[in-house]
Amino acid sequence: MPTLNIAPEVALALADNRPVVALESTIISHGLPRPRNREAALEFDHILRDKGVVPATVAVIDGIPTVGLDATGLATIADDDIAKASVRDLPILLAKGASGATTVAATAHIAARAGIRVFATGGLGGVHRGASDTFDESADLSTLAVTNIAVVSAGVKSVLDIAATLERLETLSVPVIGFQTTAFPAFWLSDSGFTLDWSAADAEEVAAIMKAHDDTGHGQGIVVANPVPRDQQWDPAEHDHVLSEAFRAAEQAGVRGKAVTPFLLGFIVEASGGRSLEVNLDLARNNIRVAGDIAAAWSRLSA
Ligand code: PSU
Ligand code: MN
Repeated sequence: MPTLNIAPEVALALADNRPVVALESTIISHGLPRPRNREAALEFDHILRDKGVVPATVAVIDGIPTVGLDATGLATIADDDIAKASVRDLPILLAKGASGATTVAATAHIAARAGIRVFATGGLGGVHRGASDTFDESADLSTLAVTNIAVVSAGVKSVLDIAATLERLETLSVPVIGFQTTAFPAFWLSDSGFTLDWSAADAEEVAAIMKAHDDTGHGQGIVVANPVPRDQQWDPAEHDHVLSEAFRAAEQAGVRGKAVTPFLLGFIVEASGGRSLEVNLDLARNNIRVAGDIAAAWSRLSA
């Protein structure tokens, strides 16, 4: 059984040092409602192709970690009820021959093994509110501590404890760089109120930091925080209101563990009348564009 199925198009691009961007599948399977999820997956691919960048969506398909999905793979993640898979779920899915939608952690792990250096997502997982009691901290953080890939995200969702998440990234020695800003975003909102130490002026500078990071001999990932433009963000007052309702609903439903993130996202899409979904799609598109530019800059720099 192959340990990694890399689509020929992706393998060729990597061998030729042409730009490739990894995309995750959990956002498609568990983060966006059907049928918008399928349209989004196709649109994300197109955004990259229009830039001359090869998209590499990662998922586990019938027990095989797959980098770059064909139409069947896309249908599996968009239409089938498949497991949400973090790194620890991978060996189980592989042994069982099952399919799974990879989180940021699992996508980063598989993409890095395939030799991909740039990855675009919506929001990174992080430390949940109340984590000092529940210990609920996403494996996205611990995985980025040991996985050399640059992840472009709109920060972390405001449902998380953003201060604690930034502290953990510091402890794990994961560089966090604002893209053209030092304001750390809060997913649907452009500014979380937390200020970063560093920003990068453009994609070339991010690529230069990736190169320097390699030269230092460190193997962590790099978080590139890319805020949704202010005129596209969710109205902050409505955001705060819907979020507090979502927390109440999650507590009443007794949601625990890996079900928490999909539950909150689903509730918030419903309660916002679809507004949060539009912002979610906008920020993902923005992240994918920036990731495409970084991948292009990286392939020029490492040529
Ligand atoms: N952010 C989103 N949509 C998502 C997720 C994050 O906007 O669907 C997913 C990502 O795959 C992320 C995961 O890796 O949620 C984190 O889940 P957990 O908190 O259970 O680790
Ligand atoms: Mn969790």
